[in-house]
Amino acid sequence: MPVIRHSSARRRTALALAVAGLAAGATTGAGPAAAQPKAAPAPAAECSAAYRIEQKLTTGTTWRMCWRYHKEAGLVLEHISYQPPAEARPVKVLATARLGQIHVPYDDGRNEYSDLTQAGFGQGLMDLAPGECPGGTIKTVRVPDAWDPSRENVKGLCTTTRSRGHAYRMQGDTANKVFQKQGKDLLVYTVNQVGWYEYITEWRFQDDGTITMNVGATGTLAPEDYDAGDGRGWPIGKGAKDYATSHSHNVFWRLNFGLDGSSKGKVEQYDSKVSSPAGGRPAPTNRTTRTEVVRELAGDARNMRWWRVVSATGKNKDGHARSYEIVPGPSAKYPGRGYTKHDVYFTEYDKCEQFASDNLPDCGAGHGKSVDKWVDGQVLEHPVVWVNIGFHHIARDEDQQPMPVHWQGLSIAPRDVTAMNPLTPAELADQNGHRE
Ligand SMILES: [Cu+2]
Repeated sequence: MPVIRHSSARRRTALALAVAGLAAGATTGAGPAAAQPKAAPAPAAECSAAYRIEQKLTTGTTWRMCWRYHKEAGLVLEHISYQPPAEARPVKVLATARLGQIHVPYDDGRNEYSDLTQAGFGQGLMDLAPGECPGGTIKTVRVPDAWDPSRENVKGLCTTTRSRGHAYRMQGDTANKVFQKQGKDLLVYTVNQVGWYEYITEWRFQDDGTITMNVGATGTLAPEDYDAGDGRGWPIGKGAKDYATSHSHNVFWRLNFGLDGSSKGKVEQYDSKVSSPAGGRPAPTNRTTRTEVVRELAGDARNMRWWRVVSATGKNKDGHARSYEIVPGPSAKYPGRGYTKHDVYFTEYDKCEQFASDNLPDCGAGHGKSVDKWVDGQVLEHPVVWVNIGFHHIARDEDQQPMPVHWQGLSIAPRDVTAMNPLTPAELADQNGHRE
């Protein structure tokens, strides 16, 4: 972010503070996250109560985690565990999860920003109005090394629940018996302002064990970007005027898995190949192959390709290794930089490797500054997963005003974490595997 946009961010921050003052009467009181009963096995005290998020959803699944706030990366979630109704104890999923960068290159080649490390993403944490955390709890966040001392404590972290629609539906043996469940999610989110944009960083913890992470860009288009005179923009004023310069938002997530409490994990890639009918078969065939990703990898999404991280230690009650599958959302991959050329990077854990581009810590001479440089042949024992989801933003008239949220992100979905559907009703609990 150039200096000019920095100053606009600061100006707007003061405004936001005034608005927040009006909402200051809103308490961080009883929402579902606070009100829910403290159920049986107490989680390990990995953090103090103020930094703990624990939510038992109405469908019986409990999510537990700790949160903290990083001055550049913003919200960091740690020690994330999942306990579906039939599990006696929490299953650890992630040791750490957070954003790894938001890279914003403009189509005219004149500007390129690393929003987390250069543009004050973490510093731009916004106060939330009570109405934007419906039914939930807004926690106060201390922003480390706050540039603006009056903005050190921000009512900026919402935890709440939301209905998801059908978790499943199945017609029973008789016409009047329908097994159906309406899914419920825990949502955890912050809003961070960068220049004229506001990014919603949303984490959705589903009662079926899926974690969906999205960044939503909203706020307003930067007025100084209305200058695309070289055919690289879209007119958003009246007639052939006010061409907003097109740009990309390449968002990285950094996921440090800790399945079953162990940092040791394996990565697998699956590919399927469909062939024409042959050998007297009436239909095409499909062969799926597994490739063990033994060493660090810069991976590219492809039709019928997927990856999973497999626990080296934990098994479910069927004796199958627990794993989480990576399910990227739609992505417009930006080939302009080495670190944006690939959809996913699996790197061996190195605590110095913190940001997908413009890595801030000094990791010593010759240590690359971006994630693509860290893929250098190391054996994966403790894999860190970096997922790159790009959005090419060609503005449209509807982007004024305010700009509607445009979302981008991914899910990680449990694969063999439980032996059956984690929300299986008691009547169907014996239906595991073949049945007559
Ligand atoms: Cu944009």
